Amino acid sequence: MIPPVDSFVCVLLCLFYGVSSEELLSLNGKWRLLNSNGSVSLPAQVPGCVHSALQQQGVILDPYFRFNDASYRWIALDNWTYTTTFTVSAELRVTQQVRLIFDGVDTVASVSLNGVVVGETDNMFRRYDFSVRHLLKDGDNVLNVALLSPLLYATERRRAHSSYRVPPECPPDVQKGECHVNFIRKEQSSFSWDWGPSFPTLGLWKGVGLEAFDALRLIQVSSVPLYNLSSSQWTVRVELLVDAVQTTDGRVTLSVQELDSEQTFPTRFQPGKNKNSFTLLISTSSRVKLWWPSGHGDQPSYHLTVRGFQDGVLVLSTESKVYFRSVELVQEPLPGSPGLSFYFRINGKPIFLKGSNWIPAHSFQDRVTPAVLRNLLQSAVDANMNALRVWGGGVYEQDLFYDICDEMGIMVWQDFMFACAMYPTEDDFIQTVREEVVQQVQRLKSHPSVIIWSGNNENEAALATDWFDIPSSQRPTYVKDYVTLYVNNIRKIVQEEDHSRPFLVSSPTNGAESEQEGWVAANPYDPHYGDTHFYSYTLDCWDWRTFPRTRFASEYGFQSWPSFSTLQPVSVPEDWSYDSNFTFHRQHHADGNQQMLLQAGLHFNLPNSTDPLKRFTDTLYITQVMQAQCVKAQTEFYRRSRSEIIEGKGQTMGALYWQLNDIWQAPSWSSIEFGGKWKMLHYFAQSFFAAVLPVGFEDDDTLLIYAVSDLSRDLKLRAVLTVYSWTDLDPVCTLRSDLQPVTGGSAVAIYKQPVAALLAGCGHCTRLTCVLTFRLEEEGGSQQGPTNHHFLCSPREARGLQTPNITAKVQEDPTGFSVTLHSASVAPFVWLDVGDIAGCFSSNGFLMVSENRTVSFNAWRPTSVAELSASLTVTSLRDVY
Ligand code: BMA
Repeated sequence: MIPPVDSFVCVLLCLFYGVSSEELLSLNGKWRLLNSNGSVSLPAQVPGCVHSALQQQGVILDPYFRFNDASYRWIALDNWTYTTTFTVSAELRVTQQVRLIFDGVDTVASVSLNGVVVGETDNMFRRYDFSVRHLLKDGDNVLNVALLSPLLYATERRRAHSSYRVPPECPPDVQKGECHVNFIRKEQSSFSWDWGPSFPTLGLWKGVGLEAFDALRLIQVSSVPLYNLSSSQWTVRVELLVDAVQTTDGRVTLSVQELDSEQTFPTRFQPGKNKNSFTLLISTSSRVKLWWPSGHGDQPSYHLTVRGFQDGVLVLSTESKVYFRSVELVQEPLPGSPGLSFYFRINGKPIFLKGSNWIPAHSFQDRVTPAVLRNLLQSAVDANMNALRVWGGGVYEQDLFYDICDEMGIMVWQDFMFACAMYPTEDDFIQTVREEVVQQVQRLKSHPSVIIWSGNNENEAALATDWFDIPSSQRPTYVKDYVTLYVNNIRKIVQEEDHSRPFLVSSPTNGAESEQEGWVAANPYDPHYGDTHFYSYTLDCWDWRTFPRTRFASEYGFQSWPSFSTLQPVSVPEDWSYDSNFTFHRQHHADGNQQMLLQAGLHFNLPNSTDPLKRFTDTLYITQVMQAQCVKAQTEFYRRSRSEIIEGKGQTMGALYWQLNDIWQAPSWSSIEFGGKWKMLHYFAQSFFAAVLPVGFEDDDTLLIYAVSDLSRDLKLRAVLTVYSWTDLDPVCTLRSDLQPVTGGSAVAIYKQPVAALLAGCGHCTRLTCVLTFRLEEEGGSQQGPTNHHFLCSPREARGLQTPNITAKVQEDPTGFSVTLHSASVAPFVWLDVGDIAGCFSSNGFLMVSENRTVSFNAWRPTSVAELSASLTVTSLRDVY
């Protein structure tokens, strides 16, 4: 990794007795950028991209504003050249070897130094280096990177592949995107997606520099702890990828001092790039503190020191973190169920994965700052998530992403970057993918957070269920290509490079069963095997019977609109209605805007204000209510299914909804808006992912309450139900079940009663006039987990639901800001919004069943009572119709 420094740096990593030296010259900073006919010439920051440079220099406006994605299509149709001039010291020029290193080039480029082409690039996900010592000179050296239009390149590659189609040729029109992205090794969603714009970037998206050395240079160090069950012994497999000038004999010392472990190995570095591996025995394995997923323990790390000596002289020295944890993906027969289990065991303990799917946080990766990453990942953990899937249509994330996941205990399901398409298998394509996979696995395998590699997103399903109308006579060709790419190449490389975690070929997949069926199962969505993706926008999401009782739900979700404060900066007043061109333009999923209203309309009255702006903002609100409630229903179904097999299906051990974050300001499945603001769904996730959770649902007019526990310890719990009339803040009645044992890591039914009997025993309630809240209590009365609620009818049919006239008062005390609400009546989906004041509430979108309720506001930037009060709006369901 090239350090992000602007000016010339010369770091003497190790220079002992004048024997060995290594210098690093960063070429990051201000370059010049030129389009193909020279009409646009401007300074450009490296790392960066053309779009960012054009915006920074005022050549274009904010690409995210209104329809600018369409207006700026020309940028990716042009070719662009980055140029920089630099000088090198005399010392650098006399070193044995000088490499020009690109940590990331986006994407197709020819690199030349002082007028001589030194190499070419064709893959955004690779690091490239070129030998340049012979080209360096005194005075100015000129480095050029000539980038080809990714659109023209992809089209050209498509044209050259004439023997058969590699579908899809183009995205659906509604995505307003570009064609043939599967022909270029680049972020697949950069040509548009069903939640994202088309910004096919070009640029030097990671660092550039020169590395000069006399003996060797360390390219990558990785460490993978392995546990031997029979000997209860930890070892750490350390790999050093080095670039050596000549055959070098020496010694390597590895040590983890905190564990009194140190070993020295004789070694030989061959000339060129090669990998040397060593296994360090941890002498005090019993003292090792394990890395645990969030919610299951801490994330302790140790320091691994690596030192290389040649003739007693230190020639390399590096330190990295090492974390100890084991992971298994368990696929084995289950009693009472056809098929196989599918769950993760971390450090021997079965863990239910709770979380969502991660997409690129911006179209322009140079805007994904450490603060953006930290904020999003903190929000994931704050919502009680313990896992994220880095989805295969984006990018392998930056190192910091995985560092933070390590620190926070977020398990990462890491896809390789292939999504929703068939891919070519020409030699040069396979070769560049092979190098990409080797590099990414070596880069990421030291991270305990990464618990699984997965070959692609939905490509097994696309083939199996024929998304692309492939004639059956041609199917074998596509299956062959599929197996060539993901099995014979990617899987093989991963298994050679990393013995410490499982590999799945696709998601969704039937896993071991797909393998039995020749890697493409007849139905990769089979709930008896592997993971599933499930979407239905037309079926009633309140009906849990519509959800697949899967072993592992790795994708499911519903769209919603972001809030007004997120849309406002990229729109103008004429855009602010649900049928405006803007609202239409931003929706990239066919019929998406209609689907949201249809789903919301099943249970809620739709906004009908005569004030157009209020009607628009109320509509944004109702889509968020719908989404939050739908994903809640589905997630609670998966969580309560962890211990059951019903009709041969169940033992669900994962719920990762689609999707955590957004790439721009648009309707999508995300629970966090572009910019970091939590949607109602994210607040709901905080509850439905709680370690202990009461889940209520009806089966044939019988109400059941399950206690779900992810804790390690056993509990004894009872359900406490409180019934409220919509008209009254005083409860109608309270019911308590008997105490029941709830084993750690299980879901148990602890309450069961026909709704009619429940209501008959509770005042004058009917399904239409009352609503139910419930919670879990331990023997002494202490509450475990959040309070949940169950609607006995659709809120649109609720009788007696009144406009609550909620008033709010913002206050500040030494612990921060709080908002105290006062309500005249029961109010569902009470939503506090402080516009663009970044931060989050302790609770939001809740059912208010008390006259007063105080929530705190955690401000992410300085603010004041006055500013918060002026921005605060409070909306509840009855306010929108
Ligand atoms: C799945 C994902 C994404 C997509 C999402 C919503 O197909 O893998 O490709 O954005 O559903 O449609």
